[in-house]
Amino acid sequence: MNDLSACPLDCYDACSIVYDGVKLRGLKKGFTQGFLCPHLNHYEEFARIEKPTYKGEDITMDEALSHLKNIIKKSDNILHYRGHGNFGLMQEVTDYFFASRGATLTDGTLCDGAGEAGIIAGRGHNDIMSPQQIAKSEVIVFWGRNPHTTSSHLLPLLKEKQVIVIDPVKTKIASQADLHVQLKPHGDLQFAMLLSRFLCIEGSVDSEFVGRCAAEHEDFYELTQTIRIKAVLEEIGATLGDIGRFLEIINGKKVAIICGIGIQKYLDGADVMRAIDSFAALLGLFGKEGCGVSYLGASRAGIDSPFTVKAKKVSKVDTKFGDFDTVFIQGTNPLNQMPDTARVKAELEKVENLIYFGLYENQTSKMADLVIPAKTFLEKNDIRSYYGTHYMSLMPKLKESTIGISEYELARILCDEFGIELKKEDEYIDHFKSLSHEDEDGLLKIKGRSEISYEDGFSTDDGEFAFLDTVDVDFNMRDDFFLITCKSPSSLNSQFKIDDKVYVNSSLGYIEGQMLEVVSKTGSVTLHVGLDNRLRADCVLIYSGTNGVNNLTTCKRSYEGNSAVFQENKVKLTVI
Ligand SMILES: Nc1nc2c(c(=O)[nH]1)N[C@H]1C(S)=C(S)[C@@H](COP(=O)(O)OP(=O)(O)OC[C@H]3O[C@@H](n4cnc5c(=O)[nH]c(N)nc54)[C@H](O)[C@@H]3O)O[C@H]1N2
Ligand SMILES: Nc1nc2c(c(=O)[nH]1)N[C@H]1C(S)=C(S)[C@@H](COP(=O)(O)OP(=O)(O)OC[C@H]3O[C@@H](n4cnc5c(=O)[nH]c(N)nc54)[C@H](O)[C@@H]3O)O[C@H]1N2
Ligand code: SF4
Ligand SMILES: [Mo]
Repeated sequence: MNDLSACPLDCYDACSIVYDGVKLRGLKKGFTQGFLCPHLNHYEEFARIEKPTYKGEDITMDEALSHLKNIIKKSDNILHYRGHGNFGLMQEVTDYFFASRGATLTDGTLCDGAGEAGIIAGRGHNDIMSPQQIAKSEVIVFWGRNPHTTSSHLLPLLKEKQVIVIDPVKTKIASQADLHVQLKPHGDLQFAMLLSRFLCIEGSVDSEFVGRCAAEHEDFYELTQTIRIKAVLEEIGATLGDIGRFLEIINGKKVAIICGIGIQKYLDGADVMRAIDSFAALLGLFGKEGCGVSYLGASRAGIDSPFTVKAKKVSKVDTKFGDFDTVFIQGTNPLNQMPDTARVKAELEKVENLIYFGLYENQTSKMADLVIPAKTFLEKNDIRSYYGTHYMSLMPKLKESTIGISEYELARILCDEFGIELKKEDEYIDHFKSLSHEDEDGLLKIKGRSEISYEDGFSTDDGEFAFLDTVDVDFNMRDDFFLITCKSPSSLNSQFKIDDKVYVNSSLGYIEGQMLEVVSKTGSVTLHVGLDNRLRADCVLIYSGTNGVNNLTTCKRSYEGNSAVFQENKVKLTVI
């Protein structure tokens, strides 16, 4: 028997999966194109938490649930902190229980919020560009996005297209590109301003488009003139040649600019995104076939949740866990993935009842008083949407297991105990499914999303594109090293195979395997050196998930978007 499901992970690609009871395979038709990435190819090989524990002792699931009920009964101050370890919409059923019980939930994001805030400021709402549209473009610009690692299903679409990459790392796509601008990290805002300035000088602005819906373009051109060309190019590590070649490649072409989160891991990340968007508006890339600026973050567009209950919220970025007597952590590993680990640890230590509900043992589960294993996506019913496509996928239960409990079942037991009404699981899944319709391949396309992004215009107050109107660049581009902390090919953040090195360019003279202490304003971490000449000499790279990487990062929130800013702190290196 071959059953259909979908990858549950936090990923752009939305893979449809065929499961024969033994192996997971990618669906041949549609965007999955018959292949999965290493996480799913080896999914069932990774050790998971099999038994609940209380204060380090194995207990039964019934005992775990009665501990949980007792804790909730006695607590008057509960925080429900949920991440996206599993992207299924049914994961949110616990929000419903906790909010109904008066608990606090979270807002903000550890991921993409700064960039999204920039998009909303310029365009009013965030519309993703579908892979079908990306396929129709002639030039693709990967701007702070690493497709071989994080969106490999886009790669087959690149055939016969020209590719430009803006990335401080010579990623695989950069080494194959027609142009790679190996910019300094955080140089993007100024680079986009200079591209815009030269585009105006060249007379290549799309005058029909700006005349119709981007009236402030002349003010923006004036703003770009405040950027000193020579000094800024030197400061950001680019050349006039890069600008010329970039504009030459895109001239008169259908261009898709595909942005990742790499550009916005800074306090002013929203402005960086908005500068790139402003350049795209001058080019008239919105509302046209095969053109656009794609980002993430819009996975919920057109999907209303039956689980939403009004609740107090605290930010996910700098959460004061110590303000709560009970913290219920689900689908996330804050002790590894939140910024400023020492602060997170000190806060979690103050919590009387720390509960972890997840699949894998990790830094957070080890610290928890009560650990409740979850079921994998193969063992429960769910449905999901994505931030890279306009589709939804059903994830039906395909396998029995005695391990763990599903989110719905946990919420059902808690709702029963505390007299909160909950509908049947199927009713919720049917609700989500009803927000889509089947396309010609039988895939579930979300209703109401435009095929060509912004074909119905922008949703800003006046319907015009709102250009970036001030530039306040206040970042030290010279001293110390830039910290790049991006995604590893072998892990999904802190799940699966975790990296353990600090990568540097060999020209710095360090030796492979030697121990280096990496120090920032916030903290330090000691790791083995890995030599990596894909890096600029002024950058060090430590992958997301690496133990201790977030000792280095600040818990400040981005100016706009309530988002973490993992690359705001610069670092120093010392041999130990
Ligand atoms: N294998 C794998 N896939 C994943 C994940 C994973 O952990 N592993 N995580 C998933 C998640 S949660 C997300 S949000 C997505 C994110 O996926 P991406 O958007 O691809 O994000 P990153 O890998 O963080 O960064 C992308 C690129 O930005 C570059 N970069 C860093 N700083 C800058 C900068 O200042 N300017 C520019 N121009 N580039 C910069 C990095 O060198 C990197 O090549 O991936 C998802 N997919
Ligand atoms: N230094 C640095 N830090 C980062 C980033 C970075 O690039 N660099 N990236 C940031 C980004 S973009 C993101 S999105 C966050 C991600 O950070 P997290 O949300 O913490 O992501 P993961 O590390 O993947 O942890 C997911 C957890 O979900 C649990 N899980 C998986 N499936 C299920 C399930 O079905 N049910 C339940 N209950 N649990 C499940 C697993 O046990 C796993 O521990 O990290 C952020 N932190
Ligand atoms: S590429 Fe993304 S969606 Fe596809 S199997 Fe891997 S993690 Fe899942
Ligand atoms: Mo993310």
